[in-house]
Amino acid sequence: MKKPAPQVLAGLLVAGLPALAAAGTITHSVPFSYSPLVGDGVIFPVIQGFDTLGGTRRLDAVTFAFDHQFTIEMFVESTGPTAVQTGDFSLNFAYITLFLLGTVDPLTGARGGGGGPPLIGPGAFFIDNFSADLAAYDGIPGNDGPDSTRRTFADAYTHTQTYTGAEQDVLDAVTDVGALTTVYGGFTELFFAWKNDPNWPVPPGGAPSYPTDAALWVSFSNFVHSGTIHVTYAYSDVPAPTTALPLAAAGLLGLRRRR
Ligand SMILES: [Ca+2]
Repeated sequence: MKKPAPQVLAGLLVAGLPALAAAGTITHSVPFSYSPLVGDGVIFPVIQGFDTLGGTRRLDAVTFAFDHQFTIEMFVESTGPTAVQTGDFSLNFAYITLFLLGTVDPLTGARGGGGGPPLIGPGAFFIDNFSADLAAYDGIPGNDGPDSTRRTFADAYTHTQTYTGAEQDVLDAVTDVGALTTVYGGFTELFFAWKNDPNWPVPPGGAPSYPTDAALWVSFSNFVHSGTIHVTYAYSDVPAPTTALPLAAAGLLGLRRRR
């Protein structure tokens, strides 16, 4: 019959090495695609939360890598009585994305900071300082005429952010939650400025009406934001209490001996 002593010793050795606690990483990848201009302009990606396996491992950091692809079509039309040149006006567009690590409580509307899930900003899309030559209004609204221009803009890049214990609320939001439904969307900003104002007549009410009043008009279509969210958990194993393993091993061996 085998002697139990060597196995008990092995148990003691393992339990006596907490400084060599194992560490590892887990990555989940979730593709997404939506149009910010359709419906509410948000989607609900489901990511896998970090599982502590009953408290035997601890989340040290979470990294969100967003592979972004943006494409948008912009249509600019003049209903002004005179032509404008490139550089006479400047148009800036921004779409700033926001990623909410959970769903907003429908009753309280609680958001990050108010006890709701944390909110992070993983990337944006910009059209910078756009301008164009536009002829005087051709009398036809919405056509591809000399008074308008249609341009497609696109961008693709990866944005990476790592959160550690300094942002414990982010770690907590993804720990032991199973499949976590998130909210991803954003908001748009549009800035327009005349650099060389043609001084078109201002309508009596102030705000121009399309297409009867003189103005520049901007519209967007086919706006698609797609890509992949890579969530990487970096964790370390939590050392077991130093006495639990040898006692358990000894107890098991003791039972076997009695049989
Ligand atoms: Ca036109």
